[in-house]
Amino acid sequence: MSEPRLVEVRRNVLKQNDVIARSLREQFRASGVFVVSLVSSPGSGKTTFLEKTLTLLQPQFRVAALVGDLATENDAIRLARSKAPVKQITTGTLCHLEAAMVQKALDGWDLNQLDFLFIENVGNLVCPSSYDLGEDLRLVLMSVTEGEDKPLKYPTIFNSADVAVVTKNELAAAVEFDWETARKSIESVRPGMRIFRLSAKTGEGMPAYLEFLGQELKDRRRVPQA
Ligand SMILES: Nc1nc2c(ncn2[C@@H]2O[C@H](COP(=O)(O)OP(=O)(O)OP(=O)(O)O)[C@@H](O)[C@H]2O)c(=O)[nH]1
Ligand SMILES: [Mg+2]
Repeated sequence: MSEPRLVEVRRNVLKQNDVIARSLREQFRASGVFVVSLVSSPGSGKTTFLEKTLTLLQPQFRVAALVGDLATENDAIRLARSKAPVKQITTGTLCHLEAAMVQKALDGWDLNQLDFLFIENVGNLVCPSSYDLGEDLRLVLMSVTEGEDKPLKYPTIFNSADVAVVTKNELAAAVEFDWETARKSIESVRPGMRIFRLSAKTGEGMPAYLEFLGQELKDRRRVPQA
């Protein structure tokens, strides 16, 4: 008898999250900030990639980041090296960020002063998939060292994302990563999904991704807001 009640509580939590996410999305649209979230398994390279992204975008754009982890401020300290405004969200025992946490973390920030806001989720390929954070674009990262089959094993997270980013590409040969198999795995779960293949360490593939972000921002601002 306990399962239906659990299911109901979970449904209510998700419903409440959706309400806050919708309000966040309206706030983001009204202020013109483009919001990008990052999800992946622990250690795929989200913080490394984000630090590089913040550093490379800054000459041209106003950027900031929120970063979620169960414990420690380690990632915020690393991201702050980019000189962008950064805030850590520690979730305690929760394996994902929720819209309410994002809303609280943004308290006191003037979103009108930003072009891009990045949100690094807690490293996890399951929990974050059901939680909308009001973002415009969700990136799912997978590193070459994790193998080609992650999209097949964790289809829900790939389905909740808009773009796939294959990271640590300079290690591909060393771990015998088969690009074609990985591409097919992504394609079978999410046909037509846009994929970037890059290395945050060497910088290869970063220009195409940054150009894509710039274009997304331009497209967003061209659409008149309600
Ligand atoms: N060789 C190589 N190593 C990388 C690359 N990107 C990240 N790493 C390494 O991978 C490890 C994990 O990177 P992080 O950026 O901390 O990964 P993360 O996804 O933020 O990890 P969590 O926040 O714990 O989920 C670190 O040792 C990084 O130096 C890359 O492009 N190439
Ligand atoms: Mg991290």
